[in-house]
Amino acid sequence: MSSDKDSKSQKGKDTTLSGPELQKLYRLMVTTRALDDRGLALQRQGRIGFYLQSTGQEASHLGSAAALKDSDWLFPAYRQPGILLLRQVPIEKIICEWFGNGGDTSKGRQMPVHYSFRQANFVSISSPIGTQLTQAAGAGMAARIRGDDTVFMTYCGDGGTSSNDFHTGLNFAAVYKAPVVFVVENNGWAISVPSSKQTCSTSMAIKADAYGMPGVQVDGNDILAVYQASQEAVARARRGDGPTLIETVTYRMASHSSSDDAARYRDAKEYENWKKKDPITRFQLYLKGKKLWNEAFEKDCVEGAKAAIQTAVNAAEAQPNPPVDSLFDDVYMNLTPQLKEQREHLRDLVAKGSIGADIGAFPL
Ligand SMILES: Cc1ncc(C[n+]2csc(CCOP(=O)(O)OP(=O)(O)O)c2C)c(N)n1
Ligand SMILES: [Mg+2]
Repeated sequence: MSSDKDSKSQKGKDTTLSGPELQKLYRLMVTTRALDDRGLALQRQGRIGFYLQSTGQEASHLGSAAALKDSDWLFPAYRQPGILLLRQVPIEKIICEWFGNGGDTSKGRQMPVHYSFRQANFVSISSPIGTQLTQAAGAGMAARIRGDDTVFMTYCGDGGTSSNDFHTGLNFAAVYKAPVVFVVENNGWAISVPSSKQTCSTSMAIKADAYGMPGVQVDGNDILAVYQASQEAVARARRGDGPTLIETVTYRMASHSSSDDAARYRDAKEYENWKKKDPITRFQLYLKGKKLWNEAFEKDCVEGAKAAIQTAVNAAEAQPNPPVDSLFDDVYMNLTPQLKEQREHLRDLVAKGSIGADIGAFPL
């Protein structure tokens, strides 16, 4: 892959993906969107405490992660939920995380949408911007030392490129030829800061030059363009030639999170223009042209997603909160004597009824 110094967008061409594989990607995009709609609705209904949408960025994260093998690892930011579906994490497990209940992998200790799924090689999402970039670089360096051919894909936003960890992660990965693919999802905004105020560089992709790695800018709403660029970067990493930076140019169609109102700082016309480039509609048109999409297929995707999500919401919401003494789990392999004493004291309080047996719901 050549460094794209002129920041011209690479356009997607036909890929080696079969018809059923293309349809699977489409179904994943539709399911991701439906999950997002449901997440925000549950937050607005007061049933979960927080939600953060990825609407408009489905092509960017699904197209890139689809280029990996299941044995490869992901160090995500917080706007790539479709990858969990791609890696077959049960929807109920995803939704249990929103509730922070007993079925949640993190036992209610993380904010909603900060997933962690070891079985999917999906590393815990951190709230501090950019930390995953250095983690991925380190994991990549370790794999190279071990001599295995695992690839590590990590994500950040346009705002993430201004973090200290962006510099450290890219520099270490390049110097040590770590098998890492850095995906910068440039969605135009970092909360209320536009990309134009984030950097004086002519693109995010061009920053790769300074680190001595290839940088490519792709149309992030074109799933096939993202897939192709990612395939090349993954192949390069796997054969030991080091990291690549991919900038996916996309748009955050929703507000930053359920705690934000983009209408207060963003021109509605900008949204309307990007809505016309909705990645799902674009892929739908492509599939239609290939006779891989029709109304019946659409209905099956949409209705199937809604039904699976409804079943998962019902099952997740019925789960109890984590038991209160789970607070002592997972930090030490063997509890210290002091912590054992504290746990016994807590159990006594529960037995006397002076404290509830569970942790309680995530604060709204
Ligand atoms: C180190 C750090 N600084 C600031 C924040 C507050 N913060 C949370 S999200 C965000 C914006 C990030 O924007 P971007 O990287 O473009 O990602 P996007 O939300 O657009 O996906 C900021 C500043 C944080 N979480 N961590
Ligand atoms: Mg952004």
